[in-house]
Amino acid sequence: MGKSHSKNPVLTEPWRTINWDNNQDNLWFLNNYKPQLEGQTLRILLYGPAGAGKSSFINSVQSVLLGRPYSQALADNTGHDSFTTEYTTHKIQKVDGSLCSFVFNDIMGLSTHKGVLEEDVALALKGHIKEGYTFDQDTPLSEDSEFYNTSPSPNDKVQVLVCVIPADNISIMDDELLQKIRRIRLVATKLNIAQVTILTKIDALFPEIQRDVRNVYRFLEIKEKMLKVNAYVGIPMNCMFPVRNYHEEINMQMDFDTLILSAMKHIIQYGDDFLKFSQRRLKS
Ligand SMILES: Nc1nc2c(ncn2[C@@H]2O[C@H](COP(=O)(O)OP(=O)(O)OP(=O)(O)O)[C@@H](O)[C@H]2O)c(=O)[nH]1
Ligand SMILES: [Mg+2]
Repeated sequence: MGKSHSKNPVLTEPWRTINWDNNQDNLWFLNNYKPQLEGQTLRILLYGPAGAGKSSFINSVQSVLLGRPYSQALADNTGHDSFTTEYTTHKIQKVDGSLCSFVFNDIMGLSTHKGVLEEDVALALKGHIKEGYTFDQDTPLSEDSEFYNTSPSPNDKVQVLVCVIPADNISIMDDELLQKIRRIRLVATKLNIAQVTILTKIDALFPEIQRDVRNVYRFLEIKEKMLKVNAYVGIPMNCMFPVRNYHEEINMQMDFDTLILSAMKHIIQYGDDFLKFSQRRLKS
């Protein structure tokens, strides 16, 4: 037994059950999901601390869909400053070369003193930021900028806001950063946008998880970390999903796929509920 065992016992029965043999069904769901309205795309915006694994998550979803490691949203490990600085839409390809009906927006990471401004995240949620805008850490995007979209179409707006949090860092995330996350979440709540949290880097917490990600729900500490995020940020437990990103692997691993696919299925379903809700509101 490792040192972590005495402090963090491994449960015989996982505290949350997950079907590890359901990859084909979930993959089918991702490949075939279509919003009700013709031509609509589901837009998923990722935010969270710099270096949390936002870009790696996009790469991971693309890898799972292609069945091989893929790297389109550049990820980096150079330090605390955000590596992603530009507002970019990442379309996800299927094996046959066609595109999925959901897209990701990856934004600059949040940090305590610098990083993406909350005002800019709010503008992105409402669809006001044009592709290619480079985030300015001091001044929010102004209405007279060429990158300001004055009349966003339904496709420019965000339907799901995904908060990406590194599991190995929660206890050292300072109060100001958590407050920032909370405030962004409140803006999204006012806009009725669906919200999900992804807990990355679970492998960095325990060697048992690094060896076998199926152990993820056998650690009460993962649950405790999720409860902490729930208490700080207010996102319900059933909207929180631990994942192990592909970031250095040269081969695919079915169990990584399971966690990524399960998180994505929920993200899409929550986002689709939001789309249906807003369409009903438009009609009434
Ligand atoms: N161990 C482990 N490392 C990860 C995981 N996901 C990402 N990483 C590493 O974390 C570092 C940062 O990942 P990125 O995907 O660039 O993070 P980001 O949130 O896009 O960062 P910014 O663009 O700088 O805000 C990289 O070195 C990745 O290799 C994971 O699940 N486990
Ligand atoms: Mg990034």
